[in-house]
Amino acid sequence: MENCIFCKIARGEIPAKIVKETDELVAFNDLSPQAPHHVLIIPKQHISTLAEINENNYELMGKIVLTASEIAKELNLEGYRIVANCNEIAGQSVFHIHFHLLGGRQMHWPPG
Ligand code: DGP
Repeated sequence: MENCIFCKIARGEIPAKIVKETDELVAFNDLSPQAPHHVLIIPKQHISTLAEINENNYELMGKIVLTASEIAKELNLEGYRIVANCNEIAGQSVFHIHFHLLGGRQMHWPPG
């Protein structure tokens, strides 16, 4: 999508610290890290929110989780959290599906 910031990162039009990239996905460091390790994993295909997942694109979500787990291993994370905020009420601010991989510090539950 033309003006989507994460599509621009996926196309290499704006800089990001890329951690991993495949034909379908890109993982890069979050600009505003909430933990010592904070990586965003996105599909290159523009999908706005988790509410748009359907039978044609759900496999991408599994690939994102697999990629998150591979990155966590590469970072030697003892434990980690994967978060996907769906819609503004849940804290989504960028409307291109992304999974946050957070690790490197003690986490607490429930989140705010
Ligand atoms: P969310 O609130 O769940 O939609 O998370 C959006 C995240 O995206 C937030 O943690 C900050 C990050 N972010 C926003 N703009 C950019 C950017 O231009 N580059 C990078 N690397 N991260 C960004």
